[in-house]
Amino acid sequence: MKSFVPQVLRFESLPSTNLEAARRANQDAAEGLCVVAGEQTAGRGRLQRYWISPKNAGLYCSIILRPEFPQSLWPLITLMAAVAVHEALKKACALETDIKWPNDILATNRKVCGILAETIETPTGRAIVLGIGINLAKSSFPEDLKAEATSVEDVTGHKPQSEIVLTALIESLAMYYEMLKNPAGSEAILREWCARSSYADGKQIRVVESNESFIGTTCGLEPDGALRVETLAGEIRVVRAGDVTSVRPG
Ligand code: BT5
Repeated sequence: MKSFVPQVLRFESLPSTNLEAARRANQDAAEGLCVVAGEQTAGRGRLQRYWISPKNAGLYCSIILRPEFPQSLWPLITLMAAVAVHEALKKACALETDIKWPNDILATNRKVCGILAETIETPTGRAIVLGIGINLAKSSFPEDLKAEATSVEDVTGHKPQSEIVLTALIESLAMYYEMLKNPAGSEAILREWCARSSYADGKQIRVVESNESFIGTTCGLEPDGALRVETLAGEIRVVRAGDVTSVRPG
């Protein structure tokens, strides 16, 4: 199997690094191409949501992956990316984070990083654009985000250089992506994810799915990375898409 060769392309400003990386993937860009922007004017979250990306306040990047392993394992790429971000923030910023299923990175229970993996069709085959946004600098989040968002600087008192975080991130992504490609790679990534997430087991959460919501307690991951939740009625439900929030016991 080919290995991941990082190549970084920098822009001062883009609507969205995911869009630019998808455009380049459509023009045959190779696996490992990483598009970075100093700001995004239309940063995207999942499900048509937005990602606030003020100028020089965060690391906004998107990496093209062209996995050769079965597509049934592709959902594990987002979990792999969360583990890689966790490690990069530890190494580059001495910041310990938690992972909220499936791939929000939390510091002091607030979101410091979001990950958006999009599958796209390109002339040279199906690819993934892996978008990662990390809040580095203290910034004035809009009122409705203040309670749920934070930055590395807010938590550590120090604004890291975006280049240092990017280097650590690319190194750790390359390493965990290689791990995922191994024959026992999916089990290994699930283990690494569970070791870094308070949401893996025994966490009381609310799950909001497209047309219902319920409360339960987490009890591990399925082999494809879906979250197992025991409902108040004692039934095990498997959550593949949905938003999870922590609820206090009682
Ligand atoms: C995500 O979506 O968390 C994925 C975010 C991915 C952003 C990166 S930046 C580089 C690349 N290029 C892009 O265009 N996107 C990727 P989701 O789980 O849907 O969360 C979105 C929600 O997070 C929003 O609805 C807000 O509530 C909140 N949010 C928006 N901006 C935020 C920020 N900077 N920090 C923390 N929370 C934010």
